Amino acid sequence: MAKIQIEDGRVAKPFTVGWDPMDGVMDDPDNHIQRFLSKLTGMFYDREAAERHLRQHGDVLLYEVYEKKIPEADGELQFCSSITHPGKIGDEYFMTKGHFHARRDTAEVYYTIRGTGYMLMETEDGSQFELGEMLPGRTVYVPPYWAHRSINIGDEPLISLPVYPGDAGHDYGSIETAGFKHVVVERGGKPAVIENPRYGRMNEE
Ligand code: PAN
Ligand code: ZN
Repeated sequence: MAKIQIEDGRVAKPFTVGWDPMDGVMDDPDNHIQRFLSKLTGMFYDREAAERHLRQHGDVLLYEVYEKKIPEADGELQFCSSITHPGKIGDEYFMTKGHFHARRDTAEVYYTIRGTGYMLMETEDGSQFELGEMLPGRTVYVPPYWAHRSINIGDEPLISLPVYPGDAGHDYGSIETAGFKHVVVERGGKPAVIENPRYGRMNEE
């Protein structure tokens, strides 16, 4: 199939791309991002459990993204293969960092291809939150202004197709420092939402 070509770095040509629905690996990606535990211990509410996990199991791969290069311009659409691996740090499920869009007034849809999970969504002051079910064949709509993070609550990879405006951009700053107010943990074999005891001070040791 045709390869993407970007003319003048601005206008994308039509193209098609495929990926394996079982492992989420994209054919001929322009970018492959891998996020390992060693860089993200501070994002789990139980930081000690994260350090312990690192010592006992090594630098596990929490999630990865395959994407094509698309101009970051109004009118374009970004999309990727987003793969969150199964596992837990203490009782908190593996998840993505999560972010706001740099352009806050941009939405996103996530179509789930494989696995079971939740999209945790929160408003900027943490006063409202929602969990969107991620199951094969279901779509989560993330409205503008809501932070979002995917969480794998199952035992197989959680593979989804996020689609969002070309110029949305990613703002990780407040999630890195303040975190999400809610976290999804396993309690009695089932997922449960608790308040994040480190909310507002995720970057403290
Ligand atoms: C997704 C996410 C992807 C990885 O494409 O970027 O799932 O998660 P983090 O960006 O939080 O590391 C998206 O929401 N884009 O806007
Ligand atoms: Zn997003």
